[in-house]
Amino acid sequence: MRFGIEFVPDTAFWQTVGHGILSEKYGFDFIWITDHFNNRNVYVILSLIANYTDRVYLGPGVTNPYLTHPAFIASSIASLDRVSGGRAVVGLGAGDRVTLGYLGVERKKPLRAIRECVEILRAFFRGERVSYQGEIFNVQSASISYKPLRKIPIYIGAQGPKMLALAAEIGDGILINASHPIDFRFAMEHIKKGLERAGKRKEDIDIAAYTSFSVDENPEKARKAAIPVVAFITAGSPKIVLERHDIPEEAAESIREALKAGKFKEAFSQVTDDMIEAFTIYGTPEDCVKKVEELVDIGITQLVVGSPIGKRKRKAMKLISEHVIPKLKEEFRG
Ligand code: F42
Repeated sequence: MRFGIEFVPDTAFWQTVGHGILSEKYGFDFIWITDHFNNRNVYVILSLIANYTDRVYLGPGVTNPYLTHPAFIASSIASLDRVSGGRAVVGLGAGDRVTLGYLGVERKKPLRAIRECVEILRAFFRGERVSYQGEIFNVQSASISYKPLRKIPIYIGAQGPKMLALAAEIGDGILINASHPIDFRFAMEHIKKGLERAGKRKEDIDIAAYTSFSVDENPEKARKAAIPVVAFITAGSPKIVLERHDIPEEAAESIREALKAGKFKEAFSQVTDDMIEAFTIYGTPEDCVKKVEELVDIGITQLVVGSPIGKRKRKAMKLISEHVIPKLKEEFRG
């Protein structure tokens, strides 16, 4: 069992870097930094964190090949691997459709784009001169003048059935953006298909629950802290996910409209208990451990604690470090 933490670099640089330094001290194995063009640049943040840490693995969680060409992802990751002394990992995904939309970038053939990007990344990481004629990418006799220090694991962000299967087939790990057992049971079915296709075993990949997590000694505070994040997740969830949790599409639509209009208070007031249960792991450390245990039984091998983490981030990280990680490590050794 491994432990990761996600940070959204939307505040001052020193703040995310400080959280990164604490994460290593608190026993996390991976730091994942989200990648959206409107936030602080993911590779700048990762390099700064690399400079002040020694052990923790670091990567974008997740970058996408529409806005950043695979060659540029390869050189950024190889550079990160060198400045971190061999600790870089790649988190790759199709990209957030809404964010890409602001720039007029269309997410065409996402499955194909991810497959091609992974093939190109691996060729660059091996230090080859790369010639690759794909449907989406065309690379002609290109090389990067330095290699990463080691074989770089590639994790793929996936929720949909086809992307889950593809991630299992070609990835070294999967980052599943969900928090509820229902979603992980669904995911495992499709992961199995991808593993079979590639002749791989479940032990060959790291299956991460990339959760929305909110912990506090006072469960009500943890619940309240989760509400804004749950509003955004509900608004962004595809119909099939809402149906899986019996959340009416109209309720999600109403939150979506309020968020779009910038009426955040109105949007947050419409978040229901069902939505909170569906889209976040929240409560006291003991409550959270129980919920994660269920996910481990289903098959996850990495817990990523993501936004909000808690009402007060540092306090929540300490609670996770003292009461969540040791308990789960003791139960799920190896
Ligand atoms: N996105 C970001 O932009 N930034 C982040 O920091 C970020 C973090 C993140 C962390 C974990 C995670 O799981 C996802 C994260 N994302 C982030 C979102 C990520 O970039 C992707 O948007 C998301 O993971 C993709 O979700 P998905 O698995 O549902 O895949 C989408 C593309 C989908 O529709 N999949 C369908 C499926 O069944 O899996 C398949 C769609 C399909 O069949 N497409 C066809 C094809 O060939 O590709 C044709 C479509 C066409 O173009 O006509």
